[in-house]
Amino acid sequence: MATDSAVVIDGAPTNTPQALVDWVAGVAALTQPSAVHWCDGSVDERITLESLLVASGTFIRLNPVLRPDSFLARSEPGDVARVEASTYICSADPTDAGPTNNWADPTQMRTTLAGLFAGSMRGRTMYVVPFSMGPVGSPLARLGVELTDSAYVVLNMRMMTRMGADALARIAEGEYWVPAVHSVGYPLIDGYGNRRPDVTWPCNDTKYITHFPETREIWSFGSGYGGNALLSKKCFALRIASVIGRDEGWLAEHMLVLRMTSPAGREYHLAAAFPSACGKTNLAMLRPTIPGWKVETVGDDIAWMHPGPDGRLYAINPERGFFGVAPGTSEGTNPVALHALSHDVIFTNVALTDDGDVWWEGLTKTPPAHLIDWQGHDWTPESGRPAAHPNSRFTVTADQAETISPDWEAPDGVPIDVILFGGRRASNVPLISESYGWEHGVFVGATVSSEQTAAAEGTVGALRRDPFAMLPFCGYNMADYWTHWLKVGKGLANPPRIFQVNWFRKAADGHWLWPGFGDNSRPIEWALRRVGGEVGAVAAISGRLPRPEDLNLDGLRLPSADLAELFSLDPHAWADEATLTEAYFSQFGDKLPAELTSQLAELRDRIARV
Ligand code: GTP
Ligand code: SPV
Ligand code: MN
Repeated sequence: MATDSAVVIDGAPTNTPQALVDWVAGVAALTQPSAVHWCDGSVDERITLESLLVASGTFIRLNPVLRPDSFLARSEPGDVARVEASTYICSADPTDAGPTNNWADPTQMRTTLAGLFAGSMRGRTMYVVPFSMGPVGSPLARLGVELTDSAYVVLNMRMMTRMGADALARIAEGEYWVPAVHSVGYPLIDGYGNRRPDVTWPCNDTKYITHFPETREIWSFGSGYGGNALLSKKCFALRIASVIGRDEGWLAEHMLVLRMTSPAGREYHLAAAFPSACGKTNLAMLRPTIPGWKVETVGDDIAWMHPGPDGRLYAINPERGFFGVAPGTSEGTNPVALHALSHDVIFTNVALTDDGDVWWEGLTKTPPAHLIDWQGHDWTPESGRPAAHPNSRFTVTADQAETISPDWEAPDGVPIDVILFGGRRASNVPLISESYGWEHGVFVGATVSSEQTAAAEGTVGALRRDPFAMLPFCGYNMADYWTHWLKVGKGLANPPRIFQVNWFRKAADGHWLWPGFGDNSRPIEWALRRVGGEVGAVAAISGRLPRPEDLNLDGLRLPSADLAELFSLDPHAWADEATLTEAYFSQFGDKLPAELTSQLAELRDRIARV
């Protein structure tokens, strides 16, 4: 049963441009959905889709008294995180994808995808989801349209982007848009017309998350989860947008953005790149433990940064919501997120309590006596396995965070004073260290390594290079990306200062040396006071370190041995890392910018001088 074009345009607003209708019709002819729905983003539409997902069993409505208008979804056990091994950059020339991405020949990939997508939506509705990344109408916003056969994806996109009629109206005015096609790959009718029942989390063992940087297209098959399926997020706002940014002179980054105001009322803006599940959401909603300072949230995962007319770098958060890690979120660690989750939330893969609410590891000190775990099985504290999946997530709109900045939708963005690079490092990397300048900062960003987390498939805890926290998200050659960063910095009369931070250093017995969370305001205060010219610093191997008297530790019971270890730099360990960095850089060949080779030499000089 092929979908005819009358079905496709049925429900399309009258001003829908022909190019969009033709594209939708073409995808419908390939995937053969039984209906096409044009999303307007209305409340009625939301309620209809929620009811549909409750009826199909994908959504469990949570107790409306405890958690109004909120739902729990449980995925298939094999569809719980991004699949980096199945994520491809299909550039015409493999060197444009570079050694850190999976490359596939675009012509061959199109053939593969044509086979997979043929009839993949049979028996399902194909939703047309127009969306804006960035406030609708902002000069820095960009538009996209996702076609998906998942109502779960539509409801998440509705919270994570500005989705619906307003975005479509901009497209109708002729603005550029990025096409993105998504199918869970679980048709309900086979090629002979035989029907099969739906399942609560349809997906496919075969998964392909593909990007075509030259044509700026996205095709995603087989997964319903997070960054694999909400194509606005990592696929568009990072992989495709990084390519657009390279061509247009701006930066698309895996960064949170926040505003921090000093007791004297001076406002600073900070952007921070930490790898997945390494603390961006938590830092974005920080409650400072030092008196008088205030933090406001601009974004928690992605920043688009443009050089402004005054020579500063301006950032917008292209998203509208948070797709945050649930485990570890508590009244003690991130009260702001917890309060934001009091209503209108989609939870994925957390545990269900007996009174119809949610629970995850770390939410309370003692777990409830009985739960239904993320796979739908009975769970007790004796079960010996996590009740919530380590990568379980919440989806909530940003305006529900009490710390949201009044300027979080400022069309021209906010001026960035400080950039932080960080990761999970049990050893070697100090709590905070200021880079010697933009080029050194780019070197620091390029050489970040971090212990792997549950946000993607792979071995949790394994140390890997994650340059700029963009290893899985850069849509082109990583060395070209570093060159681009160097170029953008050279063009800034007033560039942000770059710091490296590490909240995750451990003592020999395994305890965290630093309390983290709200206390991260302390090293950040030092960074901001460096910008303000209020404090000095001590030159060291890694960069400039705080003088002991300048780091505010008032009210903190930190053993002096721990404090010393937080800043200790072992020249032998740093020399070993320099050797590894040289080997790491060598894979980029001629593309490695000369500035980074010089920075490595300067690092070795500093090590030798100790
Ligand atoms: P993505 O959404 O995957 O990009 O991750 P993210 O960088 O936003 O990570 P998030 O803030 O959600 O933190 C992930 C985990 O790190 C959670 O379990 C947090 O509780 C934990 N975490 C965050 N900040 C700190 C910190 O300062 N110290 C320690 N020890 N853990 C932290
Ligand atoms: C990440 O993994 O960095 C995330 C979650 O923010 S996802 O949307 O799945 O990419
Ligand atoms: Mn992320």
